[in-house]
Amino acid sequence: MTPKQQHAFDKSAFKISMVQHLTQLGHAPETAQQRDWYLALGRALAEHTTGDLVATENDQAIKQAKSVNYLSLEFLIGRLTGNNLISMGLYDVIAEAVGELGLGLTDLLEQERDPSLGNGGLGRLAACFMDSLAAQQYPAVGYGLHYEYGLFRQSFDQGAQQEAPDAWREPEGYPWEVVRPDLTQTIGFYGHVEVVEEAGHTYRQWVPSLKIQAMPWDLPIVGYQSNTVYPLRLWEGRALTPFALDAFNAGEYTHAQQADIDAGNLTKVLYPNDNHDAGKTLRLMQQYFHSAASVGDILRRHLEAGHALAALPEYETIQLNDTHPTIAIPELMRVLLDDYRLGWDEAWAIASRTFAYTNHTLLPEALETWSESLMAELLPRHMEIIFEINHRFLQDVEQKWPGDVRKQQVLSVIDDQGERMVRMANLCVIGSYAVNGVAALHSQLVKRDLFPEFDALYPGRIQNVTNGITPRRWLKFCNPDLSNLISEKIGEQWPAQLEQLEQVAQYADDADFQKTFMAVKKRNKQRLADWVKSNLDITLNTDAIFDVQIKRLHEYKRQHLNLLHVISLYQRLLNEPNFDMAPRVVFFAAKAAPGYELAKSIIFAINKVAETINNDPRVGDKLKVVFIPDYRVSMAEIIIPAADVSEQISMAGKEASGTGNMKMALNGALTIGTMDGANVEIREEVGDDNIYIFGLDVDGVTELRQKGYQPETAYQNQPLLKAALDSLLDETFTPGQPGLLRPVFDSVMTSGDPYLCLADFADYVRAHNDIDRDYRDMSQWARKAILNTALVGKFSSDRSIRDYVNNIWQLKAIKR
Ligand code: 4GP
Repeated sequence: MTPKQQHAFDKSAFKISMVQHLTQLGHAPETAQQRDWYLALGRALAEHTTGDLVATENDQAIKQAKSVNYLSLEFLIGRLTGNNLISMGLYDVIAEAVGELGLGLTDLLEQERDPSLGNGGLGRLAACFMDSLAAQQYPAVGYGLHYEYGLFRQSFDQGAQQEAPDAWREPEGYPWEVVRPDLTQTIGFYGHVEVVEEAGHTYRQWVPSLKIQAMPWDLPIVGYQSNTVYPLRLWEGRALTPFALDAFNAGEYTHAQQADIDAGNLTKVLYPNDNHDAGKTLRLMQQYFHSAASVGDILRRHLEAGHALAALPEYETIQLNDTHPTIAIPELMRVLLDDYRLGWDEAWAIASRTFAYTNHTLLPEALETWSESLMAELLPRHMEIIFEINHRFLQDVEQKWPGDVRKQQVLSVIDDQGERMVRMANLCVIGSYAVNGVAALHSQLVKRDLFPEFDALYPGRIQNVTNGITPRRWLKFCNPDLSNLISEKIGEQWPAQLEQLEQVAQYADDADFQKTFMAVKKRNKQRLADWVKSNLDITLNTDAIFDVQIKRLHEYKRQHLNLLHVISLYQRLLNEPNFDMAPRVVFFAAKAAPGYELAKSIIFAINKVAETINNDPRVGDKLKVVFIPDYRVSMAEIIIPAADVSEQISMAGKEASGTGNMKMALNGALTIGTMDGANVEIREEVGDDNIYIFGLDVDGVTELRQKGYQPETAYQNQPLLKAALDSLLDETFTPGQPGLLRPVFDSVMTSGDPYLCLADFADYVRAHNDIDRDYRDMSQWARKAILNTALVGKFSSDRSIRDYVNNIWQLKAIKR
């Protein structure tokens, strides 16, 4: 809402509306529970956003402008209510309104379940980008899937990860979503291709043998302080013929429901993989379902606005969030060729100017490939089109590098070494007008190591857009005390113009400001400590360093390096009478993909080490280890404002960007990190004195590998490290059951330590010692923390979106 509309907001009418919604939910105000009231609140608010969503959709200026369509299999949006209240500018007045009803707004907000429709970084980035598109009013639609179950809920049973389904909408439905049955599309699978003759021309036509309906649900993406609301359109699989009544009456109950079962399965679950390609048929079906429904909807909007088909690239751009929606490229070609009967060159001129692709990882195991035979069976017409794209492309390659068979092999969309596979990344680069990495270093490595031949073939196509985070959720909403402190000093504009935080730097040496800043930090630490006390029954000392590593569990992120450091601290506390350290609480939060055994072993090991240390009276409150279960956006909102130290310790060259690093720095945590991903740019912004960089850089990693890396050498030469590792084999952390933690030991000792934990251990310990020393000087530490908050304005996702807009999408803001 614009400030003027907020002023006119009618609080009493809103209270009446809340009570009406409560009644519709079947509850009376006298007996309603908190959850009922939360649902009534959400629905009453959604009335406003839905109205604005429809108005934005029908806005003529937007229809005549260019839009971006953000295609992503994941949108890790987190709870919407609090954030939407901030964007609508209604937080305070609604707090008053619910107060007058005898309720507390923060309690109601706690009732909301996170829509966990994503795994990690890539999905959360998509959510931040939608927020920034709406905030800056660049026309946009987000397209995703309406998963019935979000990412699994994690709990621990004696330290081991357990997974349970997350029915995020159950049982009442999610108050913010609106179903749009009028926009339903029909999506085909399997079948065969026929040749049809018409007016002397032959055309190819796909005859699918299975059809499923895609029905959209819209979630409102509310522009900060504006009445622009864009849809996040999530497709749900529905049976085309919902129910075979004949079969049912004939007693064939299962058959009658078969179509329902197939269709319902399609969007039942989000695949719980992060940075990993699982290659399951259902996943390819999800990808095609998502792409085809989205392309269909984009074309519908384009044509309904009265534009010519050939003008598609002037009005619509389609951003592919990683390779997951790549099949949208051959799908658009299919529609243009077979349904609209365009010639190949005409169709390609449209498609190849419409798509752009973001790469989020260099990990080879995450680069998607699909078996050619599976693709040909499931999507026979698309496979033909992919062959044709590849055939024409390889002719270009031949022209550029005549007779170079190796180049043909690496560039081809088809990998024919062994089982023939379709390489989705190659298809993306060929079919897109722009490709980008997500941090400067990553983009450089995309060009140098992942796609050097493509970079030579298409100079300038591969670019960089450094990631960002929305300051609305990740400072204004999650850290209200710090936000107020900042606003008192520099005014209220910073949530929309984060560069302004730079003005806070002038207070970095001001003793009063330092005190207030650290008092805010302490209150946030207390809030987290209270959560830990009531949920995990561990008592924490808020004077301790809150040292935080929160992200998906992956070997390359090296939670086990952190664990080795924790063990070494514990052993020194026990064995070195003169050893002194500032008290520390080391926090972990991470989900492991259910099929990733080693990741689960690392979680188990951390939990066992935590149990031992936390219950050892000799340690007192010098050291505590807390593994917070079920990491999710709403948990991050409590942890991040409380962090003193941010662990960003991936092996250099492996973390494309990271965005947790940005969130914690913005909230005044100091980074301990490698020269990887966006850490490199954070260091440029905050300066060497305000970050703790350690370990091998990308070139160092390469050199060590070339020399021949022997983890054994570090083990033998570093007594601290050796003792920490050995303790994983005995019963220090698993009384009566030695060897339970062996998988973690083996991963670095017998499996060659692929992510060089042991090589970086000594320098990691050195950097932590520096942190320990600096934290003891509170004024110096406060200065560093303040400068982190002040100097990371670059990492607003508003800036990332402007980079996309100016360098790739070429959009104009349409102010409403
Ligand atoms: C992640 C990257 O691992 C992370 O470095 C980056 O910040 C994030 O994307 C957003 O760009 N990748 C994934 C994935 O989440 O599934 O590949």
